[in-house]
Amino acid sequence: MERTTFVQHIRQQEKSNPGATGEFTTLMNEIIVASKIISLEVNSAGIGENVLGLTGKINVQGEEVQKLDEFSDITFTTIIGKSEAVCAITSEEKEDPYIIPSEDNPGKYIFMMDPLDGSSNIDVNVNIGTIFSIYRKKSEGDEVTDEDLRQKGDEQVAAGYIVYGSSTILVYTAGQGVYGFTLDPSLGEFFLSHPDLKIPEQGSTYSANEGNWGIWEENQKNLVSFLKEDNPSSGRPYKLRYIGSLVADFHRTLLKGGLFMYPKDKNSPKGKLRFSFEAAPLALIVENAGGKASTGKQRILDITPKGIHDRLPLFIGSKKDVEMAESHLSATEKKGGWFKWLSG
Ligand code: AHM
Ligand code: MG
Repeated sequence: MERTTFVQHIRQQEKSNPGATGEFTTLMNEIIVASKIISLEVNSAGIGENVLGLTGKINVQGEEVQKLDEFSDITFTTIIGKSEAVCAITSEEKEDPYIIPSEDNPGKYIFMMDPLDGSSNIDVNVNIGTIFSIYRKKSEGDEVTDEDLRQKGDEQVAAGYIVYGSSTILVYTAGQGVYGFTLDPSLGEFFLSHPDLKIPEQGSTYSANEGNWGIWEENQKNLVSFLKEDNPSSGRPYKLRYIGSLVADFHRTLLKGGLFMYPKDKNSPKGKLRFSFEAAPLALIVENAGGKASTGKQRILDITPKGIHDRLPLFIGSKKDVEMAESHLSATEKKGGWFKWLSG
């Protein structure tokens, strides 16, 4: 059986771009190398000495840093940082960007990552992943500016994620379709397994941390109550699936359709998930697969963040499901406003 490796696929794609310098292929190759190292480490969690548990440090998000979080951050930063394809790396784990020093020959791309998403699932053998996003340096000259690090979601050159699960799968888009590759562990090679992925137009599943019900706003509660109603002619009730690793919840949603949501709540008034490291890359993927991504009010890819660690609400998945969430949220908001106005 003839199989296409990831590198062959990227080279084929690059042929259709006569201006390509090979820098993008180099960068994607290095992402593959880093992800194989992390995949191996995740698979030996429990055996490896320094894989499970906490480092004792607190990251920029105020969260406890797991050993595997730190390992993934260092692995990606070291490998991508030496690729000669990027001039800056930003990470969910680091407050400040890492600007590539001139002796390491900076390239034209900016690499953003959540090196290990779903940290709370590391110790319990549940799927975790890496999310990445690639932008082009916009400003002239050697200096990396604020404008380079805070670009509109639409300006991403490529984005992807790697799920470390029952098998390791890499899914990416460079704006011309979405492709998935599965790691053959015996060969240490990623092979094309999901060509030109398309998300179903509508699903039958919703995904949210419903434990937050008591701290959700009324319109969010109304939306979930609506999804749970018994109304077979419109496909409800929807099934509930929630892993608590965005990358794994998103992967299921992409393949099967449905709606993933992490709304704002009392404890996270701006939302929990991060624009640069989570929402924007997954939004680029879902749109290229025919789906949608929204804050509930605004298309994610229309947003230009104010800071590299900005958070926002996220509603992502099948086109019809995201549209349903948006219209439902705005309808109940209006109704809420009207009732509030009536009751004075
Ligand atoms: P992390 O990047 O530190 O792992 O945090 C993000 C994770 C997402 O993977 C997941 O969707 C969400 O946080 C789960 O949050 P909660 O535990 O509040 O449901
Ligand atoms: Mg994350």
